[in-house]
Amino acid sequence: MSMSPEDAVRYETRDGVALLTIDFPPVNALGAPMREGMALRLTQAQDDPAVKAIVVVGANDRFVAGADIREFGKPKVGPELQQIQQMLEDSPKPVVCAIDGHALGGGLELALATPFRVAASRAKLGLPEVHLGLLPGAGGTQRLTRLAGPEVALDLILSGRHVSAAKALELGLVDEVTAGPVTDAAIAFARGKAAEGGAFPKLIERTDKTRNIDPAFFETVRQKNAMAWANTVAPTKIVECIEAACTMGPREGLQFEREAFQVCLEAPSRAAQVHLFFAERGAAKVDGLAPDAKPKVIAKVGVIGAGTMGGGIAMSCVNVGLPVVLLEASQEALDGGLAKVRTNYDISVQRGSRTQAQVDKAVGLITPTLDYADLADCDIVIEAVFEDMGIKREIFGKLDKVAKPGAILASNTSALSIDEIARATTRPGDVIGTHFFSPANVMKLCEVVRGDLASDMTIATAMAFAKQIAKVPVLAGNCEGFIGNRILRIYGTEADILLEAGATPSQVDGALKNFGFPMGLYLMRDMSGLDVGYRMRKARIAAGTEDPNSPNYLHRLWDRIVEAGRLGQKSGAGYYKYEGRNASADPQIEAMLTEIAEEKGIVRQSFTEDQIVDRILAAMVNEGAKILEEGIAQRASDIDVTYVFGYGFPKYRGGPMFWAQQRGLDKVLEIILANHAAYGDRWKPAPLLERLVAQGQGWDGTPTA
Ligand code: 3H9
Repeated sequence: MSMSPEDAVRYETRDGVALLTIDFPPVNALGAPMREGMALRLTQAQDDPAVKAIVVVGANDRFVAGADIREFGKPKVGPELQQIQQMLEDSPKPVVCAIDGHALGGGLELALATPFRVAASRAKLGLPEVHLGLLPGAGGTQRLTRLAGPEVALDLILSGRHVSAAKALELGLVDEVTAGPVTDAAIAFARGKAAEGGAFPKLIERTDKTRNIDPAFFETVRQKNAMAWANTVAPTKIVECIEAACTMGPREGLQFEREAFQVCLEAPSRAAQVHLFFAERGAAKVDGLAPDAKPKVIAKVGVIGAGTMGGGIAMSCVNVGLPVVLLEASQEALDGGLAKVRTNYDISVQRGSRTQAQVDKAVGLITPTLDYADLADCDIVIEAVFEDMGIKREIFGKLDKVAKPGAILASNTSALSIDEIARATTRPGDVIGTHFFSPANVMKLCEVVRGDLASDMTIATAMAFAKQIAKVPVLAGNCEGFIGNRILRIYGTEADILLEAGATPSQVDGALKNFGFPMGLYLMRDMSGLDVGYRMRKARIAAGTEDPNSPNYLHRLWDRIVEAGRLGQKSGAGYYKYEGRNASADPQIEAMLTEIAEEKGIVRQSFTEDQIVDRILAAMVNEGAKILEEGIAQRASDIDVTYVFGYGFPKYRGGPMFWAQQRGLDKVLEIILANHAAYGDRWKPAPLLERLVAQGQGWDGTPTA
């Protein structure tokens, strides 16, 4: 149901001050009713002779979260934001924005068009449009540059980060910060300005911070980032707009920004990033849970295993103030794990991303122990030891004896059956998978793996807990590899087949890098080390579960690389040869590939980058469609979130399933069918994909035409 403009912006007067309260749930975005309401109420305030000043405030302790993202790509309705800004800027009565909660994007731009701003000390301000593939399109690039200079504008707009009220005051974004009720402070401020009278400041007319800027400054920024920005539009346009603020007059600058905004709006990267914005929020929701399955409160966490994963998980918890009991099997392992945690924090202090005081507080929240009894009062315990079902079952058996009733028992397994682990306890309904990604203190994804036995309450709590520790949760069903690693296996297989068929590691990696992955597959393997996978394979061969002489055995190259003593970056050679960290292609690898092709009777051919990317991505999408149909993922967009936040899939492509839909599901099916004809069963098209193409529908069943 749409809201009336009168309700979207309420009006009252307090002793000569008009109070305009924006009340447009959930986040006071600048939707059409809100813009109409602002126009209406501003006129009302100007027309009222008893009103001497105007204060604009957001309801529910939040200012304005920016443009209504749901309106992008739809026909425009109601007044434009720029018209409201003009009314604010030209107001003969002083206008003050009272900022609490967030003033983001168009919300901050609205505030920058008013002459004065007062912020609550807990408020956050920012121009995060870049995360949506956009730039601030309502004067943000122009007014912020004129207010704070091009360096600050570039920093804030390109990073999209939020700044605190204190920082905003230092930069001049706000005129006053208050620890008390912001509306009262803003009213008092407005009264003072009304009493002073005179002309009120217009940021758009300032030139003191934009005069005499060397054009080389902007050129350097562009050159430094040329590679990283190659596939996106917004960052380059942001630099152009900030430069325009330094070289053009107010009207021209605003027009320049408007046109640049339109270019971004129409770019595929914008659609992809807006898709991800909603996909991330959608992924946190679980369909079909019992209505009374409310998340339990998590106030204390246990982590079993102080290795790389366990240490990273513990850091994620203490970073948000949650105390952690960290358990290891030996004092030596415990000391080593804690030392690694401290080293990680030292690096963040050196980089300036944390203060020593913050780090001391975080480390102080970790209680190391060797005794399971110390886990007794934890609300959730996460096991993060190596992948061995026997050991995990033993740990869960012990946990069952000490954990308090109702505690969530979670496993960080990336491969093993969560139901089998759950059966080692007398309370399988409380057991769940929480699959973190390495380094766990950095990577945002947490696959919450729901076994058949997990209760709704356990699922709801694990999802909420992941959000609590600032992760992006995605619910996955219990199958080999869950969502992410199941697709990764297909992706790796297809890349290995391409190598045998004629490509080289640097060609495959180059194609993936140019597509936007931060790192190619083979560089990644080299970085992780090749010996562990090799040893696991040899064990499978010894056990008779893998046959190295089968035509389907794709690891001859990997095996030969390891057998030649090349263990990856750490030994100076793997798929590449290394000088320090610098990798270069190695003719020895090509020779090995030629040899393997001869043994297998394969005639090597050449591939273009597009062929490589199409083949790898189509295989991923086909597997994604199977995962979706089996109910392992709740929605196609959950697979996108998994790949972007856990596997480095470029954000501006929206994830593999979104990429497929942008490309056309019919086109992707054509690639799959051609490969099916050429290579047989592993390319069998997912029935869901065939059905959607036949019915002309997208992943969510809506018509694609
Ligand atoms: C812009 O401003 C362009 C201008 O420069 C140019 C104009 C001409 N619109 O995140 P949450 C929904 S671009 C519509 O879970 P939190 C969200 O989908 C915009 N809906 O809450 C969710 O819906 P649901 C620049 C929005 O408290 C619900 O609100 N601004 C918008 O954790 C709650 O969201 C931004 O990029 C929106 N703008 O965090 C800010 N924002 O319940 C984007 C949220 O159905 N927003 N929703 O799932 C945020 O960063 C966070 O939402 C915020 C609150 C920090 C505000």
